[in-house]
Amino acid sequence: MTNDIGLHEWSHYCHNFHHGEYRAYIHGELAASGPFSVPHKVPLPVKGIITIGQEQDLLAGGYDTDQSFRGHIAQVNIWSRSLTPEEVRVQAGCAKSPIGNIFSTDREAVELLGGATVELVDHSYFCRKDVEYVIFPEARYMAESRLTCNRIGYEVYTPLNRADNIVLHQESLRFAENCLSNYHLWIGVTDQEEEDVWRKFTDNSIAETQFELNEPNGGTGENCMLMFLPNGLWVDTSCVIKWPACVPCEVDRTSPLRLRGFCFSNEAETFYEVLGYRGEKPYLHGYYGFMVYRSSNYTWEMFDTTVGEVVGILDVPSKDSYPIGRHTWTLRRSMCNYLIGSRIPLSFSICDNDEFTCANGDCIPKERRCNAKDDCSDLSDEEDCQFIVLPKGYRSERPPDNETEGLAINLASVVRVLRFMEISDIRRVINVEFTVEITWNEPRPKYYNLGDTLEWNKLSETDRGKLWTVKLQFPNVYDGNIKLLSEELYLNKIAGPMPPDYNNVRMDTVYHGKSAMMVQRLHYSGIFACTFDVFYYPFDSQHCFLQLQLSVRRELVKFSEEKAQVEYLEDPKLPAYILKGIFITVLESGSNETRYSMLNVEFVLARRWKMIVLTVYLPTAMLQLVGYTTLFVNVALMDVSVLT
Ligand SMILES: [Ca+2]
Ligand SMILES: [Ca+2]
Ligand SMILES: [Ca+2]
Repeated sequence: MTNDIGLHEWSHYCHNFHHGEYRAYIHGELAASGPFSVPHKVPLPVKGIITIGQEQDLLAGGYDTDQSFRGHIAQVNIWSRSLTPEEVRVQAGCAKSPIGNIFSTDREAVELLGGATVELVDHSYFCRKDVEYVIFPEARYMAESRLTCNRIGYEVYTPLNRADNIVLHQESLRFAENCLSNYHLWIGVTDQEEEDVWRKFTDNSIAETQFELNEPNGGTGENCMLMFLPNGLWVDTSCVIKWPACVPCEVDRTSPLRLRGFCFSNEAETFYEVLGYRGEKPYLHGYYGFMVYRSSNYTWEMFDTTVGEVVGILDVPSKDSYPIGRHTWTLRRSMCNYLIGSRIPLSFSICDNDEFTCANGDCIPKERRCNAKDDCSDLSDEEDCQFIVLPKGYRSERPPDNETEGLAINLASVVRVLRFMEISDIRRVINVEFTVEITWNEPRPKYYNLGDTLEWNKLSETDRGKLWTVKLQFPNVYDGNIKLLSEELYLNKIAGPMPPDYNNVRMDTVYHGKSAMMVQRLHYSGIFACTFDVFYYPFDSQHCFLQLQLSVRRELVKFSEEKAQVEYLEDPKLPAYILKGIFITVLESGSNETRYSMLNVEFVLARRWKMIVLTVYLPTAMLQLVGYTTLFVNVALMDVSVLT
């Protein structure tokens, strides 16, 4: 029986127990059935009490506000026999007002508790489907008027017929002064699609028009509709020429407004709707007893009716403003973790949990948040696009903890050697340019609105400065010759976001700290000492090293041996040497007490002896050969330049 209950609609339920079978009807239709056995029979005492709308925990338990039904209940009946499906259908259709032979709220004496009230209505009322509307009494142009309705989930209203039009006209008169003109009210129709065929904004159906004499007269230049104040009849008008008027919004209960920014444990506590007027303005009513209404020209108030207390106030820029969208409220009592007097952001919008709430209350798909394109009309989707939110007490000098207590965190690493600038056996150094990519998990922050690629999730220098990152030292650098050319930090998304938090004021996409890896890219150029052994020159082979050591003790952070890689993608034939091999190992350095994890990159270099012979020995040999040969030829026949 967990079917969605339509709010502001009457529902008819019937529970039927008959000869070991149970049947449940909703709106007169069979919804569930099955065998039913009664373990023991409870005798019903004559003149007993039936409690309605209260979860009592035990037979004849007490009354508790928190466990009470909120809403309207009517016509509770109990019969001593099983109703036929046809009888149930007739009752659900309001054709007949039923009276139960054992119990009926229409007959028995009712005692009211907890502020409940009684109202008498005709039984046909339960099946009536009235179109409701609420008039927003501020003069706005057509597009803004429609937005006013849309942002609370409603649409511009159109009366169904002449009678409804008269009702709307009559009601609009109380606001006429605010609507600034003789054409005072927008009507929710347009003939944009097909000239002179007026369709409703609500469902695109053709409307029954109520034209004033000599109207419509604007042809394709007038495709919107205004009501004429003196008689309530309609006149066509331009949709684009700026004409201010008030607007009636047709109530749509399918998607309630949501209040976000507090810490409600039940999502329905965030639901609000426009219920009527207070202080000549529509006001918002929360499902759980909060009310939000205009308290003075430039102030709105949030009021908790369950305890009779003002929760907070909002200063608005104009007397026509509503608290729809994101605004900073001032608390008049403590709420959640906020103290009295706190200024906190709250949002009212119809945005779903999978939508981002623009500052003006519009909704866009979450993927469009921080995607470098403007999607909210107020551009607010591209504001505050930071990726990280640090917890209170985050210390950037402290590395993250390993999940297993007492173990160091492991860093994955890739050293990419880009080029050798110099290999000098005379200076005994190698000069290399390289990058180091180090990856680890930083579970402490929360990550926001991550993109799918690493490049997209590049952290700003400011964000980078707030986080713990790897600092490297170079034990075998030559004469301090190391230069950090660039440093970048990225987030690599490895898991999906947390379920949407309906209390999040903007409905950002939030990731748990474990759902992304931190990727640090360092680009260096440096000269490293190397012991060249030239005993076998020119057939010598050299081993040079590049050592990268962490500056945090090994017990806390270390390089992973399995996840250490080295790459060199260029031509291994270097001037004077061939790179025969390149290896990476994880070592430790430091004294016994304080040890540091270190990457040791080894280059095996073999001298290119063929080239040495050609460039050094061979020319010498040739010179001698030429020298000897010339003894046997006439010098005058030789090209003189050869020997000079
Ligand atoms: Ca027209
Ligand atoms: Ca006209
Ligand atoms: Ca965007």
